Amino acid sequence: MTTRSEARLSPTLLPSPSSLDIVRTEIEHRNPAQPEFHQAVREVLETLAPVLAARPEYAEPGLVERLCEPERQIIFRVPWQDDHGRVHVNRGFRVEFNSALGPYKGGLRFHPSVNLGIVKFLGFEQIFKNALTGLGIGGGKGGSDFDPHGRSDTEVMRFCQSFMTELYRHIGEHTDVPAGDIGVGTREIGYLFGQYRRITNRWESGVLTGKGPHWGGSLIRPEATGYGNVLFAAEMLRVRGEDLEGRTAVVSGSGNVAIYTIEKLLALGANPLTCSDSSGYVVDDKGIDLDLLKQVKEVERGRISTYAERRGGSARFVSGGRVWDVPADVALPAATQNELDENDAATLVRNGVKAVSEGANMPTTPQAVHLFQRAGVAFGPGKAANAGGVAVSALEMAQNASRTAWGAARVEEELARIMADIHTTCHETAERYGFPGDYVTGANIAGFERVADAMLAQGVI
Ligand code: NDP
Ligand code: 2IT
Repeated sequence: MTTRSEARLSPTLLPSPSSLDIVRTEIEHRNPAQPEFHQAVREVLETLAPVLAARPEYAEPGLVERLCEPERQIIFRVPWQDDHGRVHVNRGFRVEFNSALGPYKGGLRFHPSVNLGIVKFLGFEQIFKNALTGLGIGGGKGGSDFDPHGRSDTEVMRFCQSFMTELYRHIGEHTDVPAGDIGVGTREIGYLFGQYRRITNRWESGVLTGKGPHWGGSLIRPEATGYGNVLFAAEMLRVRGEDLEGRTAVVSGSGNVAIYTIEKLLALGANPLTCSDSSGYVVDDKGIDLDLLKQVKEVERGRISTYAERRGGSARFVSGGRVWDVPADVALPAATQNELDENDAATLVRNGVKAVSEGANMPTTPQAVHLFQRAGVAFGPGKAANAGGVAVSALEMAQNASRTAWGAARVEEELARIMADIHTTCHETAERYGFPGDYVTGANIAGFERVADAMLAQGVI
């Protein structure tokens, strides 16, 4: 009789598409109630059949299964006291997914929706994204269901200190290097770094990235994800003989990635018309006023409706709506997962969108991605298009390791080079496997090849 695990190890199971289906079904079975993780795995596995067929070494039994199973998953209690002395109990996570290419690397997300499945989807995406940067970083992700909205600085500080009081034993500059994501920016990284330093009694600057510029942070790290995403969109347009100058753009979100997406669009002569938060969106006929947006969201940590109130006649706030209803040439989702669905995609296509580039992680549903691809819209998946953030994080680690600080121009040059390289890699890989213009397939296969090669060389671990 064949046991289930023996069946999983049979070499005949790979590489046909149906055998990948069997692997996927098994992963879904072993990870119940984690729909975002299933979605992320499915989206990668459904593009891998050609590379498994062409490169028999990748059909080694267990390789794909190992790639889809985190090396380590850490879940911990985070108790903290609010300003009135009340005790709250949150849950903390760190999923150390894959270290074949370097120390685990990836952000921390503080948002009430965070759970193990969300952290695993983000960690899984991060493996391929980090591989695409070519910078020697593995994949990981973490966070908490803590909601920073409406919390005072001292409450956020106490939460971060409690979170780090457990996390510190799992991370380190050669082990696992967290950074920011939703709800975690320079303020939170500061509190986390301070507590790590206090507990360990070490100035280990490479343990976290996204630090302030005077205490080990890299210039251009705050800008890097948004800038990189716009550079990726520009590359996609360039190969089609077009550019961003004079183009209208719809951007969702109004956090770190959205703000610096808008800044780069303006710098390249495009006209960003929208931004949003969880309460609704703003459309500004004159184009988004970057200074006002930064004042409202970065300085005051306010709501996006305040932007419309202060801007005067050209802007209006649409409560509860989605930016995708606004006609534009380019769409840049920069808020959260599954924020752009099939209906939104149909509206964008009907309105003549030419390119969609994902600043957020997995913001476009699979049905919407297929719709864009069928319509011939250039589609840049997040694991390629938003890799600029983690790439500059890796440059921050390099600066920390050599105890130097680079000028902004040098970092920006490196970022531009890395984004152009990622674009070329995805484009060429897609072409090589017979899917010209399909950046999803190109990114997945190119990232997979790099990680899989390292995993094969390092044995079954
Ligand atoms: P921020 O916390 O700075 O901003 C998040 C923005 O998205 C806010 O405007 C927020 O609105 C909105 N948002 C978050 N969750 C939801 C939700 N469930 N529904 C509607 N709106 C929501 O985060 P970042 O800008 O750093 O991250 C945005 C995206 O980019 C995420 O997908 C992240 O994983 C991804 N990313 C981030 C990188 C980085 O370097 N920071 C790197 C690569 C990808 P509100 O304030 O109302 O919640
Ligand atoms: O999704 C991401 O790539 C990030 N949140 C940034 C990770 C990092 O380590 O800079």
